[in-house]
Amino acid sequence: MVDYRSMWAELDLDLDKHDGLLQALPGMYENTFLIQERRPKGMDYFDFVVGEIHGLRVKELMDHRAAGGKVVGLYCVFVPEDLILAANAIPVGLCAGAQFSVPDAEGTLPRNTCALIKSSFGFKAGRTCPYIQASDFVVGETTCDGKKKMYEFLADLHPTHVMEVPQKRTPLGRELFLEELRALKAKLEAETGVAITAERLTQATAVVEAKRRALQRLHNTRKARPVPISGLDALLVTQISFYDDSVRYAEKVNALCDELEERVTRGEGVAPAESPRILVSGSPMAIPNWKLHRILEDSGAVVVGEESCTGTRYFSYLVAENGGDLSAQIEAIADRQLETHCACFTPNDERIVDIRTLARDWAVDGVVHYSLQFCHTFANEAGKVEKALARENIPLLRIETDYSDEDIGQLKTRVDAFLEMIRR
Ligand code: BJ8
Repeated sequence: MVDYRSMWAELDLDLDKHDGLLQALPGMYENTFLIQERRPKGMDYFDFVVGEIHGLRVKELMDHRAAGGKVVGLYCVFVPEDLILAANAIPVGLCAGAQFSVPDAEGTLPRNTCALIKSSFGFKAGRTCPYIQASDFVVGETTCDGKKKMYEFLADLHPTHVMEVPQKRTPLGRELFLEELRALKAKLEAETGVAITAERLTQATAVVEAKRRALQRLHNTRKARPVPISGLDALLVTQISFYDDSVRYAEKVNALCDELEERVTRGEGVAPAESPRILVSGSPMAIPNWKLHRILEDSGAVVVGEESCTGTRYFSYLVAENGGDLSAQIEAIADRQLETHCACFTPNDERIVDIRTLARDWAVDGVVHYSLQFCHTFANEAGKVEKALARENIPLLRIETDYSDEDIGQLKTRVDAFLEMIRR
């Protein structure tokens, strides 16, 4: 076992508090992931990554900085990773998925703020996330109200650059977003001293999109009946995409997919073919938020897809052919990012189309709409999604929850009743 304590001390983590966080994780991981039956062998790598979540990967980031590179922290898939990579900086998704850090935020943020925002801020305020400590600056975005106000507080604790994201998909919104990407490019160049050229950006986009293609391939294996991988494992793989090394990660996901595709050919699955097939749709689930998937799969369902930013909203779109000059590339990246059908847009009918397509093509028996408590954007869209699915006789269960364990019993009762209704 490598001892990372000196690295954590150098990062100014609150070591006692951080110990408390790390002590909770192995037991939680074992009881959620390692007890699953018929897990693919290819998950070994992802188990290893989680085992080293605050160790080896953080060290890689520190080594990159020691060699003169920069590290940039993110909370949203709207921020294009390729622009960051092209400046010889490493983009990294920051800790945002644990109840552990929520109390550290509640002294500053209103309690009726969504758990993702409180958890993000609490990790910085309590000095328990090594990723933000290892980052040179954070790129935030003006998506929902809670997040954009949180960034004002975050800026007092850590260098923060906020990019504006349009609320409407219109030509004016696109222009605004393009300007913001140009401003981010200038910021990255100033911070790193590296000029983002067309050639550098082409290479970076190829790296990011190899990762997205690998995730698309994984997602496609979940069309099979029986499904070759659990929803929990597939979610975990997507969550890890936000902080692992992109090139290595894509190789490992593709190796996992080789195994899953062989399983599909042999008709092998992780659950009986008749298990209810569920699509989860809504707010993203940052690591280690595995609560809903665990309840669903413990109750005998299989989750076959996530319409979320830790799912299809992250990996479904790629840049269009663009002729290769720098400004055309940036436009293509803007267009790709604007295909993120986040509930912060108005209107956002594209998301409804996505959900219906996923429900049909992944042969879904029911949809669970997941909103984090106090996330008004996704909670508002739940009714629209329900109506659209009702027209196709696809049942929907609305869940609003947070990161705490307090409502697990109640959620389980509702999930069991929903699955019972599907089975009839
Ligand atoms: S592109 S979904 S990652 S903003 S759950 S913090 S919306 S109150 S996370 Fe998101 Fe980017 Fe959109 Fe995706 Fe606010 Fe809702 Fe909380 Fe949310």
